[in-house]
Amino acid sequence: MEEKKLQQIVSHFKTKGEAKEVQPLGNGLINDTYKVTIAGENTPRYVLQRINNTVFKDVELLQKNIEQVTHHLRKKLEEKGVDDIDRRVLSFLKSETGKTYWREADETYWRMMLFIPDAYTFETVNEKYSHAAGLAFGEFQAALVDLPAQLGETIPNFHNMEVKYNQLRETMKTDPAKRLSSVLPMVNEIETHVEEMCKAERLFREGKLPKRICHCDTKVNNMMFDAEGNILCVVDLDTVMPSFVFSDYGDFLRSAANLTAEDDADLSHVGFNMNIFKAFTKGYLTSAGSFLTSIEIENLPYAAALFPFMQCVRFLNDYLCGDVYWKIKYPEHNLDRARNQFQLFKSVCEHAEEMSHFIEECTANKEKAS
Ligand code: GN1
Ligand code: MG
Repeated sequence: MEEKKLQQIVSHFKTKGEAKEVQPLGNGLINDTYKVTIAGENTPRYVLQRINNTVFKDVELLQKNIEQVTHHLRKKLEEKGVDDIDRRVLSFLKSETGKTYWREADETYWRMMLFIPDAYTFETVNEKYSHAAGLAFGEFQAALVDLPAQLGETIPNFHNMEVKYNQLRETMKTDPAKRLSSVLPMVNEIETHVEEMCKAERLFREGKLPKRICHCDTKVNNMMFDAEGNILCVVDLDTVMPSFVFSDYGDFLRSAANLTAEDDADLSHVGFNMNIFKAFTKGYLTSAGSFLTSIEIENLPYAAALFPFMQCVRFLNDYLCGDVYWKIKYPEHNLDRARNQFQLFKSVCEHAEEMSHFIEECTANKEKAS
């Protein structure tokens, strides 16, 4: 989009000065993100984002959720006496309407937040960073356990495996992009695991599994680190909503413990890195251990398998729909992503026992220590 136009959009927000420069930032697959530089010296920088309102249909609800979450997190940081709060939680700007978003005449929606300087995101992480990420996501969930407000689902049934599978079945009925025949063997293989992967919804119906406020997009690049490798904050809060804790645990491992990128078409590169699993799990159980139930804990290996499986179904569905959801770089991109995720799922399953043993050891050590 033209820079002039973007500058005009910025002018509707309460920034400290006029936008001098608006340049693309990051590589999210859903929203479009820009960095905004303000004229003058020592002025704050900002992030401008176009909210994808095809994906997030209720922008009012979306921003209300985010405001509630960021206020709550900010309050907790203040109580703890943390001094660099603006680096530890996102701060959204109000627009001239008093809301934290702006609607353009062309029905596009925009929001702005403070840019956090000297912060880094990564597409891959080592064990040290994974341990820090485990601690951070566990802390994030723990900090929101007492959120007074009820949050809405910004994408209804976002991580509901039953619903995601039914969506795939529905797409298959009409085969809108005429791509089904080429993926039938894969669909057949997926089907042999569906029942086992819909366990979370069954446990929920039986009243055995709670929903908690989760981040729901704990992809490794949704975390900001400082120059020393300490976690500053968790970003990309669009999907913060009630879900099973499996969402945050499983989605981090899906992205961080894969030996390659989620769209690597060479399946021989795909595999599950148990060292990343161990580091992350240790961190997560340390900070989330206080509120997790035994059913949640014993199903963490299931969560590690569920997320590549669900992502495979989601990518495949988008491929069959004709690539309407994720940005793609070439025609088979979503298919390559789906195959990659299915391969990862199989690799995770091979480590099921080892994962369970490790988790048992961690929890036993914790009991001994307390
Ligand atoms: C999307 O927005 P981004 O790129 O962080 C998606 C996640 C997927 C991920 C796969 C709202 O995340 O659920 O796991 O792509 N977010 C939404 O790369 O669908
Ligand atoms: Mg992101």
